[in-house]
Amino acid sequence: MSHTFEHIVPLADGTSLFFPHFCRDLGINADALYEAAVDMPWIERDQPFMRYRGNVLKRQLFFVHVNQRGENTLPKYPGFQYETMQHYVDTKDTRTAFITYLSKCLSDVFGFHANHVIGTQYSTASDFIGPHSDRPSDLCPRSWIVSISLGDQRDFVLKERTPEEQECWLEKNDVSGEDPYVNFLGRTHERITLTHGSAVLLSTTTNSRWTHEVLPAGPMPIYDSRISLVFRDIQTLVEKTQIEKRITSSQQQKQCRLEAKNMAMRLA
Ligand SMILES: O=C(O)CCC(=O)C(=O)O
Repeated sequence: MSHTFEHIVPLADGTSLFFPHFCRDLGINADALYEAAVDMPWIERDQPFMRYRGNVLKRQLFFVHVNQRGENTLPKYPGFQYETMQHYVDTKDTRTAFITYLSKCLSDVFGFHANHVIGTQYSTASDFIGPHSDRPSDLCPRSWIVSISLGDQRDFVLKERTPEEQECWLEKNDVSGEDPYVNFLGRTHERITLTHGSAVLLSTTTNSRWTHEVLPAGPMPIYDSRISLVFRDIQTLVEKTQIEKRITSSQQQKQCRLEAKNMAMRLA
């Protein structure tokens, strides 16, 4: 595959990159990708197992497992409940052909071998993802988080953590998703517009030191939504035979917490 990129913008600490014309430069039809992505089996956001810390997500998702290292494992994406692992779309499903194709492009062009893809659809103006970093221990060291943008444009903001916040967050190391440790007032930040067919390559270094987020929509939507395809190489793999056991065990823990809370309320 030929890959001369006309325009590459360094981001944040300089270890991450923005490719404004990623699809065009690689000769990929971004409109066709958008249409293929719309046809994916999106998981209803109001299903109980899709809740994040009890809240309905402000976006809709699908999960794909690509480049399987072993038939018997699945990558566990942090922050989501074990039950979501029963909703991976298999690459044998012909609807995922465009994902397999993109994953091969990433491997040919950047030597990056993703094993996990999340499709995210922001379909109302108020859909967004708040400031967060991906949990470093789940990502293969020195890998990328590659986000390909399709459809309506959205602004993407990177905000630098102070050294104290980085330390606190890395020590805690159980936070993925909206991050309670950061006070963003006066923070060094960078804002770019993610246009149709563009891509961000976020390094694991930037991910640890900066948060990233996608803002609610601005004016003038052209498509019905923005869709991102985020490719990661996840190192936390779970044996398929263990998934049901883990679902049962986490449901039991949730039930115990609920009973303890009810008991505390009755006694108060
Ligand atoms: O939609 C995007 O481009 C980014 C999504 C994201 O940050 C995430 O899934 O953690």
